[in-house]
Amino acid sequence: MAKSRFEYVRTYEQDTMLLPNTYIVIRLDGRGFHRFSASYGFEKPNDKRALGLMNAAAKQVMKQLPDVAGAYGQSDEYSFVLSRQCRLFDRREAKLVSTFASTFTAQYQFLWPEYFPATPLDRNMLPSFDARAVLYPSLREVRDYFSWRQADCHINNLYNTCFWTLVLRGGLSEHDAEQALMGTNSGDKNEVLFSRFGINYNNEDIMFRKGTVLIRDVGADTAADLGEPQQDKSKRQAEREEKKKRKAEIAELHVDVIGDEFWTDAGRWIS
Ligand code: DGT
Ligand code: MG
Ligand code: MG
Ligand code: MG
Ligand code: MG
Repeated sequence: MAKSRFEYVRTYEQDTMLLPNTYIVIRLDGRGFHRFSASYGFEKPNDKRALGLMNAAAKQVMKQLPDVAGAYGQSDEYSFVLSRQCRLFDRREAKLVSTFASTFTAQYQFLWPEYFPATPLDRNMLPSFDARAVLYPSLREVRDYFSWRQADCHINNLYNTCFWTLVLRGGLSEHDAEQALMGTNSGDKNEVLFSRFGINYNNEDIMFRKGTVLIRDVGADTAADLGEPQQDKSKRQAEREEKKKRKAEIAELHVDVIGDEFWTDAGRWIS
């Protein structure tokens, strides 16, 4: 391509390259979903259709971006983990976060009618998602990141379950429910649910309590290969692995990620 005299403006572009050899976590979050969920009549405190749609959109993102090793989702957010060796877009931050946000948003909108067939999207109230990238130096921090998001899911869900049970079944106003829960710990909230409504919180839908983990199950032998540094691989080998990753099943789990068990076999999906 011939260079014009205007070409110099390109030198003003600044790329932030994400540090090599670090895990990349890209977290997306729905913009203004407090209003969005109210406007489409999401069930309170949890709407199975809405969470199913989030999971379906995230799975499509993983299918299209084979560098994603796994993901965790709850409420209006999804976090995608890329392995340390990931070289996608030369690790350019802007390219990564904008591609994830737009791919996810496109999938969410495309899949919407499957999950909300009776409620078409209104062009003045379309869903969109923001995105950020965070780097973690070791699996320890990645683990703690998953734990952090799952603890957030648990705290919010226990509160919301209590709050909406007090309002919808207990007949309290939203203001009175808020007052009733002020200063309560999680034991108190479990007690409110059990003694006043006969609800055992532990029997609530596990997807609501734990959120959703998606992992690309590549199988043990492939996972070991995938752990090798990218520069030591031949082009053909890298292509074979990419194909394997694309074809691998994506498993949807609703499990505890805070304890050790989930991580004992982590090498199978993250490297
Ligand atoms: P943001 O993220 O700063 O643009 O603002 P929001 O409004 O998205 O706030 P955020 O992300 O902190 O909280 C998520 C909101 O989405 C929260 O108000 C509850 C709502 N939401 C998420 N999932 C469900 C659901 O399944 N049912 C209902 N009723 N609401 C939900
Ligand atoms: Mg949000
Ligand atoms: Mg927010
Ligand atoms: Mg959120
Ligand atoms: Mg281009």
